[in-house]
Amino acid sequence: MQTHLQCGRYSLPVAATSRPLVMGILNVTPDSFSDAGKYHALDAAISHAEEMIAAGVDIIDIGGESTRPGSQTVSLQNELDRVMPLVYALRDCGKPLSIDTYKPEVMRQTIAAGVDMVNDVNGFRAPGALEAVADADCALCIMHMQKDPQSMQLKPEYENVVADVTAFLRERIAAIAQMNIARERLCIDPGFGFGKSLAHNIALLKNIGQLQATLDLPLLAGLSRKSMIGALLEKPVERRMAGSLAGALACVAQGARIVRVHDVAETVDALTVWHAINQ
Ligand code: 7PJ
Repeated sequence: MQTHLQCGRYSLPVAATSRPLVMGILNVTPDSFSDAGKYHALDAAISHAEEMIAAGVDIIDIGGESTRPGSQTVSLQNELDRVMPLVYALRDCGKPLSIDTYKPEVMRQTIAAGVDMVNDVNGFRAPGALEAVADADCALCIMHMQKDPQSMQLKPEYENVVADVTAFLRERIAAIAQMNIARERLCIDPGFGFGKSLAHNIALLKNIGQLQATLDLPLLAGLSRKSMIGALLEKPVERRMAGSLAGALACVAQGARIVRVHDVAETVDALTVWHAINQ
């Protein structure tokens, strides 16, 4: 596998010899399932980003549309109104910015404004999504999702979840290669909680090492505060930090190179200790 991820203005170390990277979640969605509405105001979002930077974040993932199960979609204009001021405010913060979107027009405008990575929970399947990123030098996070956020948790079904997710990602990687997008720009994500039962999520978590080795690209994992952690702990979203840390460690122990989290300071500490022991 490559040693670096080409990420806009940055080249991020993703080899096993460096500490796994922490992507900090910066939501500007009033209906986000966690931190609900808390970081809605631009000032609050900027302060939150500054805290994450002080805590050692490696990538800041800006999201303007909640994709939690059952959430409603937001209009293009609404999403742009939420994320663009934040991109302008943070683009010179010294850390790579990622945009969590599946809308090609949001990709285009945020790339033009300086984002370094496009994180698409829809795996760049929307018409025009690949065209929106093709000529830029941003990184692409290709995530697997079954169905869409409105319906994905109703009755998720797989023949074999690990094989199905691997086949999906392989097909997307091939479609991306067809567009002449460099492989050094890609990372993959099994999409915990996106059209998956608890059993599906656990099967994936147990096998992400195999999934990563098969596709041979840097793997990003996001399970921070998700319902799979809640289901295992029987705890509400505000009491899932320790469980999320355990999940993040389980992912990196199997070869994940980037974890997407809410609790940046705690995750950086956990991964720093883990890395010191694993070097
Ligand atoms: C993920 C994401 C994830 C990537 C969300 C939440 C729901 N992007 N965006 N991976 N989850 N790449 O944070 O609970 O798992 S939104």
